[in-house]
Amino acid sequence: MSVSKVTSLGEVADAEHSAPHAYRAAVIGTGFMGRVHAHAVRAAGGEVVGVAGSSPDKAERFRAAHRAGRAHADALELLGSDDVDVVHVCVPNHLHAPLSLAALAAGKHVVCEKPLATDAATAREMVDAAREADRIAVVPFAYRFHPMAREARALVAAGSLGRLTLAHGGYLQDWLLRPEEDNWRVDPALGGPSRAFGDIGSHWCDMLEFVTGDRISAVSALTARTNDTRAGRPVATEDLVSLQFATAGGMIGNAVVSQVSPGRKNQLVLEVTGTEGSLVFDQERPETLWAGGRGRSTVISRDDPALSADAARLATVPVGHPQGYQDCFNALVADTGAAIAGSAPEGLPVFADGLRAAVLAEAVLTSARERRWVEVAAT
Ligand code: SOE
Repeated sequence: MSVSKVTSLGEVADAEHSAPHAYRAAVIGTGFMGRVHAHAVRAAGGEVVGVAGSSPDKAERFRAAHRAGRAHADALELLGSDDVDVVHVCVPNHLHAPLSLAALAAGKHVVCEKPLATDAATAREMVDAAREADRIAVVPFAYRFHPMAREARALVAAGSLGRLTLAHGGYLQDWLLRPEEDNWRVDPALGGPSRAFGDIGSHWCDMLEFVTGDRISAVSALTARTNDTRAGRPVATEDLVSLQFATAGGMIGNAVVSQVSPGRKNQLVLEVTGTEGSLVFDQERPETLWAGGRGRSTVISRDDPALSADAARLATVPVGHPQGYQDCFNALVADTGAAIAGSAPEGLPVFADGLRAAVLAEAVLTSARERRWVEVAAT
């Protein structure tokens, strides 16, 4: 008996007789994110038609190691190929706009790594180009795809926390702790003028606004760096951010962002407080969600029978088999495929969310530079 099913790419296929039509992806970039995207494309039932990198040799090594169809020395040649539907841009930040705009001009859908662009004006241009090309254009704020991040959002939307009053938390790492540790993100010409906030503070703010449905309306920020040089070169971008904010919906809050906190690896933590309840989402412990109440507090697991439908759909393996980072990307690509196939999956992060992050990054840098509160448009 054939069993039809809606595949992860939004195509209906007969489970016994045919695979879904391919999600034919080009991956541009052969580093860690290129590997994550390539795996997510295949996990979602698609194929990596080709790969391009910073050198022909890197592209060929990636092709061989990650089962890509072919290696291209020229990214523009690959993204313009007739057998490519979606271009995954996984290169340093300064190349996001030219490659995404070229892909959109070639009629391709785009998944472009965050930050979408190194400034808000360019991000806005990318949003406009995607709309004019009528293409699906996604930016991987992938932590939205942890099931318990969705459950947090559903609890807020259901009014379980009451009126939201406070949000706080932060995003802490230590991979740039030492002065000799350097990376293209440190160079504003490649990474953009904001590093710690642009790179990971953007994730925290996206999670805040995604979970609460609220919008930051004003920021007061301080930035700092622990090393004035890295690998012998002067550093112009921040290691640390301390951020206060107010929201359009009446919350106040703060967040700290660091890439130099010893022992903190990838700790994104959001706590939301309301008049009836609280919640804590910890990205390093994503299998559960703490739900606080005056009389009783609980830890919700992703196999809870009362879990929201949007959270449950992302729980793909039984509890006790932890889901993680790659699962988030797999779900993001699956939902991108569903969007391309014409359905509108809940919570897909699109270029407008990338523009939002760029607007917030500029407000944070302005506030820190001028030592004042900066109003932020709702975008
Ligand atoms: C480095 O800070 C990094 O890889 C970020 O670029 C990612 O967006 C984040 O998810 C993990 O850390």
